[in-house]
Amino acid sequence: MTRVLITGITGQDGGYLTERMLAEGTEVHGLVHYGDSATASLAAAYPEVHLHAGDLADHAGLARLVRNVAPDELYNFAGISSVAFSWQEPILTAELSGVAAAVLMQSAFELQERDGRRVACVQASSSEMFGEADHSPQDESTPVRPVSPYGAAKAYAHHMAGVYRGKGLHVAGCILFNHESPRRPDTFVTRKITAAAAQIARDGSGSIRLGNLDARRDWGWAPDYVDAMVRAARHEAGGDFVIATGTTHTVAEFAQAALRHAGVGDAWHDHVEVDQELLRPVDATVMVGDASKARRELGWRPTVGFAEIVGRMVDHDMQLLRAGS
Ligand code: GDR
Repeated sequence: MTRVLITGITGQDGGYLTERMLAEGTEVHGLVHYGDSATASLAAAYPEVHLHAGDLADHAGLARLVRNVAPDELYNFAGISSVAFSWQEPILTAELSGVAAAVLMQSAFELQERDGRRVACVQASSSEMFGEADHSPQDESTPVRPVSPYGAAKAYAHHMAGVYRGKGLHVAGCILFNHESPRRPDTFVTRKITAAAAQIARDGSGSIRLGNLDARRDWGWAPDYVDAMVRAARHEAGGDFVIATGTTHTVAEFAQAALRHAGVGDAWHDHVEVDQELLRPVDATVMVGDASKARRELGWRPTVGFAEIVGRMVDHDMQLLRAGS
């Protein structure tokens, strides 16, 4: 039976991957942070998942976990995932999103040497590593030039993925562009907008306070991105893979589409306010990915487009309000 270890199992991608693996009959192990409030609901929903409490900053503990679980596939989704938060905690971000990834890869390498069988690793790398790229769309050969503490931490982990690949470990560095779903927390702009749009539609008034309305992002559907990472883990060779839709929209366009879908109408300007406090010290203007390599080598393609993503998220938030949550 295949055995997987997922770090960041309580997050959006961790949840989708867990469901996919359980449906396949795979044995699932997950690292959860001590005191993570999402652990209890995960344990209740999926009692067959083996949860291990730990801390990404405890390097010896991480190594022990990898050794004891001895996974066939290791998915590293853990760390600080908010670019905005990384400006407040740059050193912690380096430790949890950068160094911990290297610890996991070293541990996987030692396990592979010990057992003499392949340990396939997937590092969830990020388009944020590209920073203000000088050309669009970005692909696997685009220079890594981060402009945020988060991007720099992810860049270190991504480079270490290349280093371990050179040592003979199967590592897929999946360069994920923004990927959304109703499971996104509202610390991210898409869910913040869809939750607010649902509220405004219900109340008939209200507004959304946002930062940079002109930022252009390549938003995809999270389960599609999880599918890409599984394909990358099981591909004959490791490598870097950009995972993206290739189309972009501004934050303003996202807000407009969400308010319209919620039934608020076209006067979206009336419901959006710009809050200078929400602007980032540096924010990439345009991020758009070219996933040709993933299409060619992994047979992957996105299945859900922008309007459908917005619609599904808004519908979910309207449903939550109706249910009184
Ligand atoms: P991002 O996602 O930083 O791209 O990282 P986020 O949704 O936070 O920001 C996207 C863009 O929207 C602008 N923005 C706002 N963002 C937030 N969070 N809140 C606001 O009110 C707001 N107003 C405007 C931001 O400035 C930015 O330009 C996500 C994460 O999932 C990372 O973990 C992942 O690596 C990258 O996507 C690819």
